[in-house]
Formats: sequence, structure tokens, C-alpha cells
Amino acid sequence: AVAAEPQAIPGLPRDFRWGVATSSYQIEGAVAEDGRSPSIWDTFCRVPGAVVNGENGDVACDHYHRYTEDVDLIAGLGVDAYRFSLAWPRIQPGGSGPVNARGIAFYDRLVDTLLDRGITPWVTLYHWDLPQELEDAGGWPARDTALRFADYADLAHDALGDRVVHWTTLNEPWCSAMLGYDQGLHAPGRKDFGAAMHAVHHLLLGHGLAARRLRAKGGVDLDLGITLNMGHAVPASDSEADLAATRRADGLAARVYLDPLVRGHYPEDVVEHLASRGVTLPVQDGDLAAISTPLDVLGVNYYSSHRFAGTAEDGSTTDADGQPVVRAVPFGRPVTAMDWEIVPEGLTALLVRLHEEYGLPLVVTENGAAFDDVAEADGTVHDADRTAYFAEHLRAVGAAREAGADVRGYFAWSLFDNFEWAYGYDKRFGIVRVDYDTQRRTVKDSGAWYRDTVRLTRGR
Ligand code: GBH
Repeated sequence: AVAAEPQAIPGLPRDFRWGVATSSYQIEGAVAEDGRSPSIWDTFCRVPGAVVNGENGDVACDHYHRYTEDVDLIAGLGVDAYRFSLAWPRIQPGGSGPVNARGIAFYDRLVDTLLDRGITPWVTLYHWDLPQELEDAGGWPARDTALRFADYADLAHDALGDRVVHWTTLNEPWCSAMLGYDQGLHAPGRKDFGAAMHAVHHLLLGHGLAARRLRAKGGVDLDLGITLNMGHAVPASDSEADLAATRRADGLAARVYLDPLVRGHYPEDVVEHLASRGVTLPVQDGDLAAISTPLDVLGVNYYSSHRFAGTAEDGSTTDADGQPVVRAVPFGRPVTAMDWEIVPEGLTALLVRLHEEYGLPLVVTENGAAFDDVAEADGTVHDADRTAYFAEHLRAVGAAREAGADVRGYFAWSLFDNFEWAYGYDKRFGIVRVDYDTQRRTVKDSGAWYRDTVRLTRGR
């Protein structure tokens, strides 16, 4: 591990943008206040066995009531920007119709408080809390959800666009589609590969229609992006089978999003792969033109990388359904508390690849790690493992810049410990500890390290 002493990160310029990130359902609580309607996560958390310990976001970090104190905390870290998401069910309860004034008032106050403290708001429109009513009408597998999303984006921008420049449409559509509709591990908990692929297309369409609507508004500065979660996929060996498996894995993890967004078409090999499984993407005339509305920035959420093999452990190359084997093979690296391998050089390789193949300006919109924190009586946490994770990954970002990638910023995930989806409150990603009994916040050693590293890198 890299020395824990804060040092300027090589390769990162003085005007590099530094931030911390959260999302609405993971921190806000106050789920039934001021006219907020239930989201798919409020529902999913009530399904027995869906979330560790049956936990939910009813209270979470109580950020809805503590945002002033929380903005002070962000200011104390010395970062330029705060990435957070808007809860669609607060702004447009039920997923359609007029704006809910009391819901938008919360984000008005939050944005004003951030701007007062000199912190740039970096808004994500959708970080997984779909209004339940829209799920009842078919959710993301249904085309209408994309149209509803564009209306919601328009309303949100009408309300905040005079002060908010940085807009991200979706956070990690892969997770919404695959974890939510294929693997059933996230809300709404469905297990239907075909429905999940329809969700992929409608998420992208929602993004594109929203992007068009925001682009059509004149007179305001707009920095528009989408955030994808990706790793760097590498073949386990040079064999044809391993190369093919890696390409197939990367197709469904990355290219099925990147190609339509940047090039205006789905990758041919992915379309064929889907056809072999009886799935056709529900593309209509004009959809790809909307989806490829020009972006200013691509957000990258990076946690880990994988190697892939095209053979099963018993040597077979096809699975029970006759599909080619795609098997993730561990690097044999140390893992975080999530059991995700720590592969910092994968971040360098990913950023360079995205720069070379897709050419967009890049921002790392999430990167961080859960570890089994031990808190002292006063709440302090000596999380050298998390500090090392940040140090290694920030160096990896610097290395990507030195290799030519246009990476403009980095957001630590997360500002504080929060509701970690299916893992409930069990897994802690914060650079600030939250004591869930008292709601006391305490900056961890990694948070102090991040603060000092930002200062030193800027001042170099
Ligand atoms: C993000 O998703 C979310 O945006 C955020 O809300 C969440 O709190 C945060 O990450 C931490 O989970 O098992 O090695 O194959 C993360 C998306 C997708 C990243 C699955 C890790 C599996 C790694 N994740 N991926 S591995």
C-alpha cells in the first residue's frame, strides 16, 4: 500500500475538480415527508430477505433534516463540488404531473446552501429511486417510463437550472437494468433477462430524451453527462476463447451503453448475442438519434476490474443453455469488505481506453471502498485501508492523465456511511463515519487524508 502521508498526486492539475458524492435514497430519510411518494426502494426494502437485516432508507443519515450541518462538513473537507441526486418521488410524486413545491423546496435550500459555501452542486437526476407508481405501470422495461423521465428532467431543470450547471441524467443504468430486472438483487427485484434488456434501451432513451430537453433550453450554462459503472475487462489468457469471453462481457457491461451514446448505434456483436438468447432491443425510429445527443462529459464510477475466461472450470466452453461460457477469474488481489478485488491499475487502463475509443472528457463520479471500520469511543476511525485505496486510485487517475486521458475531476464515494442498498447499513463506504444511533458525523482518517491531499495537490 502507498504511504498514508498526504502528498500531492502526480499528474493531477491545479484546476482538477475534487468532490464527494452521495445519493438521495441512501442518505435522505424523511421518506414520507413533504409529499414524497414511495419509490421502488421503499417497496423492495419491505420484501423479506431483500436487504440485510431487513433495513431500509426511512431514516438513513437523516440528511433531509441535517443538510445544513452536512454542507458545513463538505465545506470543511475543502472540496469544490458535491455530487448528489434528486429524488424523483419528491419532485414529481407518482412520476408524472406537476412539480411538488415542497419537494423541490428542499433541493432549492440545499443548492443555495452549497452555493453560499462556495461548493458547486453536481446533480444526478436518477440514482435508482423510481416512483413506485411508474413501476406499477411497467417500470423501465416499459417505453412510457422513458417519456416520463424526460418530463421529470425538464421540471427539475426548470426549478434548479438557474443555479445548477452540472447535470447527470442517470447513475449506472447497468445496475438499474441488470441488478433490478435480471438478477433481482436491487429494486424492483425482477429476474427476467429480456425485461432487463428492454430496460437498458428505455433507460438510454430516457437519458437521450432528457438530454435533448435540457439542451433545448437556452440562456443557461449546461454541463451535461451520464454516469456509467465500468471496470477494465482483461482476458485471463491469450486464448481465443478468453478473448471472446472478455469481449462478450465488455459488450453487456460497457459497449451496449457507450456505443449508442457516442456513436449512435448498438454494437453488432451484442445485438447478435441478444438474438441468440431470443432478445431484441425495442428500438423505434429516431431513438438512436435521441440517445446520441451530444454529451459534455462521461461520468465513470469505478470500484474493481475483472479477468474473463471462456472456459468453465471443467473445461467446457458452453453452458447449460448452449451459450458461450463467460467466467470471471479473480486476479488474486486483496479485497474490500464487499469482496471486490482492489485493482487500481484497472482504473488507469479504463480511463485511457474510454479516451481513446470514445473521446469524451471524463470525470470519475464515484470511487471508494467499504472496509470493516472500527470506531473509537469518540467516533474516530483509523481506516488506513480506505486511505490506501484512495491513494492508489488517485495515483491511477494521475497516470491516466499522463497517458493522455482528459480526466477533469474525481468524486470520493462516499461523503458518509449510508444505506448501501441490499447490504443495508452493514457496509460502510464513508470518509465520514455516521453513528446511526445518534446521527453523529465524525471525519475518518481517510477523510482527513482526502482533505489534505486535495489541498496539497491544488497548491503544488
Ligand atoms: C455504486 O454502484 C452506486 O452508484 C452507489 O450507490 C453505491 O453505494 C456504490 O456503488 C457502492 O456499492 O463483485 O468485483 O464483480 C456500484 C456498482 C456494480 C460496483 C457491481 C461493483 C461488482 C464488483 N457495482 N460491481 S465485483
